[in-house]
Amino acid sequence: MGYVVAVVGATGNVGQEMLNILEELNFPVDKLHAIASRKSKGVEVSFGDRTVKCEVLETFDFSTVDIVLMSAGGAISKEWSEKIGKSGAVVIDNSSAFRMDPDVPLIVPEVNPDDVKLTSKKNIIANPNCSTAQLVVALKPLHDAAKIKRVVVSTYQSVSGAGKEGMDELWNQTKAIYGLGDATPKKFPKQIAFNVIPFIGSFNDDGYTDEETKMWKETHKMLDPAIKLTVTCVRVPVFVGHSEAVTVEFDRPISPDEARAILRDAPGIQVIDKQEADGYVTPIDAAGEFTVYVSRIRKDHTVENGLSFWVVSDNLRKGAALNAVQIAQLLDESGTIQPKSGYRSITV
Ligand code: 11C
Repeated sequence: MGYVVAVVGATGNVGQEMLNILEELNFPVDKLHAIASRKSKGVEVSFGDRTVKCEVLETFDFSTVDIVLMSAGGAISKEWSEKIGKSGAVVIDNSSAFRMDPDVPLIVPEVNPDDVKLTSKKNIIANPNCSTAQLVVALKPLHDAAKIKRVVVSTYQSVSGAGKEGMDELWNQTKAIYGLGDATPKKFPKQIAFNVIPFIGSFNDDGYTDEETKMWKETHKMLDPAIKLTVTCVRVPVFVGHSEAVTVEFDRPISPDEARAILRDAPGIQVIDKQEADGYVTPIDAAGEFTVYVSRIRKDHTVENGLSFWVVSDNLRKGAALNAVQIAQLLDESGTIQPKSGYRSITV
């Protein structure tokens, strides 16, 4: 017997990947509801080899649902997640709305799976920001081997992190620059085609952006509050796949070879690290994949126990939809939830 699963935000970039990944991972779904806004009522989305018609969030009855994968933005999540949680379904929320709530676990299954036991407090589990998810997958096994004191990260984030509108803007500006339309920035504050923008989200009073703040706060919550992080987040003209240049200072010497061996044994990671063209991973290589790739592992000669490396992953997958479905698997495998009794339909 499987679960009744609802995907809220089913027509969005992440919602569509959630549908794909539920199928790709053979998550036990007995009944799938695709939920969207009123304007998408009746729109068909693909779920495996079937199509499912979107139902409307405001009028949907969640009482028979076991798991809600929510990717409809922070405002919708703030309005709906607690209500849905109280109705008995577990909400796995991809927005930032509840990540810092002490009664809501923030989980990357490779990093802090035991926090799933906190689910019952609100029946909500938060999915981290995409740029944090791939970072902590790479940091966790290293931190277990040699305590991390400080991390310096610069991100190279794809436009799909800003949703379909971000992807459309890169596509349309690229064409416009060759004379086919209007290149005026709308979604991003500056031209993104053939450019990079050192700003994601909104500015805080201290000069950092909220995207940068999320990366250290979420790392503290999931991995270790003692790790110091300084972050610069940059939008780049790439459709899918976030990249990160990471420098880590440890409390003991750790060689590039030792780090490679640790990371090769770690869950969710593939080390591709040779000094040749196919010896490092780019976002195009990572798009559509589940893995967090680590390349360019080398000694940082400027500090006593430092390493620098390059981390790339599909931001719509490990950064969002894959992590959410892995959390659903964790709920199932840990026995934290079970299908609501009596539900035996196998229709979709
Ligand atoms: C981006 N990381 O690339 C952002 C998108 O807190 O879930 C996700 C924001 C979030 O624009």
